[in-house]
Amino acid sequence: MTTIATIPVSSLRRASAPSTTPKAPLRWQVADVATLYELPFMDLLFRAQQVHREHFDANEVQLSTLLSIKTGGCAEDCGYCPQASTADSGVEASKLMPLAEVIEAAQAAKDQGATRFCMGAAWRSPKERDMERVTDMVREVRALGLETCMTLGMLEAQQAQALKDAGLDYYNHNLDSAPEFYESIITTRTYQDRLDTLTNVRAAGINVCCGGIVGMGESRGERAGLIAQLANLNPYPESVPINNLVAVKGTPLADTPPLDPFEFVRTIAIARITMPLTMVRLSAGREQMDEALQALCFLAGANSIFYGDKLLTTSNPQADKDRQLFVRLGLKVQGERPAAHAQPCQ
Ligand code: SAM
Ligand code: DTB
Ligand code: SF4
Repeated sequence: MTTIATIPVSSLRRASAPSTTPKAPLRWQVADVATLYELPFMDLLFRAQQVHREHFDANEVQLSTLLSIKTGGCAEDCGYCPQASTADSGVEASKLMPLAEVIEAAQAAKDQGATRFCMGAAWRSPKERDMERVTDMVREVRALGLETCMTLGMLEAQQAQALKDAGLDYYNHNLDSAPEFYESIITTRTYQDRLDTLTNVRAAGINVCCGGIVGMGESRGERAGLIAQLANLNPYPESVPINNLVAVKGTPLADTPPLDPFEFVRTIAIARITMPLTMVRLSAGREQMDEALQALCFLAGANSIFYGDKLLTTSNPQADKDRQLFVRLGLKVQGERPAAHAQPCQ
């Protein structure tokens, strides 16, 4: 089995503790990522645009639509998540969705222009009895001509293989934060558990979708620690979702002060610079952003979004509002012929 090389957790202590030198050479030291955060904003964005344009059409965006196939009642204690059974968020627990409903939702997503369909379950990990249904979902969604993505929690090697055999294109499993911040947010599974799942997904030959959340009260150094972990995965993920915390009432993080929006843009830019070929996805929190801020995120190198009125349990911008934004910015949607030119100012 391939081992994913990351910064040893022991070398990533808070600033007050002495740091040790990592044994293996790493592509990105935390200190180097932290230096990027210190750049003047305009210089950072210029650099991110240069990297972005070397590898992508800077005027193109990829659309993924999310569906919660099993909502709420989750036994994990992730402090940000409205689906944790410990949260008093009002999210009602549901059973695993019937196959026919998933196919219907996937067809609707395709009709709206999505090219990837991501199915998420509020599980610690899938049970054996669920594997047949979820692999059927992969087969059927793929048969519609959509790329498939799933996020079901931790996976054993044979579960990853079963998903691969069904044709799964991407598996989403986030590191969420820097290792040293992680334990203040989640106690029911470890950072190493997450790395092990990523190793299993990679070994099965599934594309890795792995990112994190910012705005949870972490320091800038800890944001640099998250990006360094992602960028040092070997190879780094094909897709990196950057979520801005959606502070949901009833979760432990409900009262977290919002992150400076420019710090969010910086994080996108640094993800682009450190992982030049990845799809950087502007993920949760877009509904709370105005359009100028979203445009800055695209300028910083984001080239994918979640598209559709809902994420898993929280809302996302309406699809027609996104379409208007694409037209205003002259953004093409991946897989579609350009529909319109940028609109003149009114
Ligand atoms: N249960 C599975 C797991 O945790 O791996 C899959 C679903 S889980 C909801 C997927 C990801 O959504 C989390 O890892 C986290 O990064 C993100 N997420 C959940 N709640 C969020 C929130 N309130 N704000 C931003 N991102 C959130
Ligand atoms: C990811 O990184 N963000 C998405 C997807 N992967 C599964 C989920 C965001 C969830 C936001 C909170 C909610 O809607 O429940
Ligand atoms: Fe459960 Fe996933 Fe939410 Fe954690 S993030 S509580 S594992 S649904």
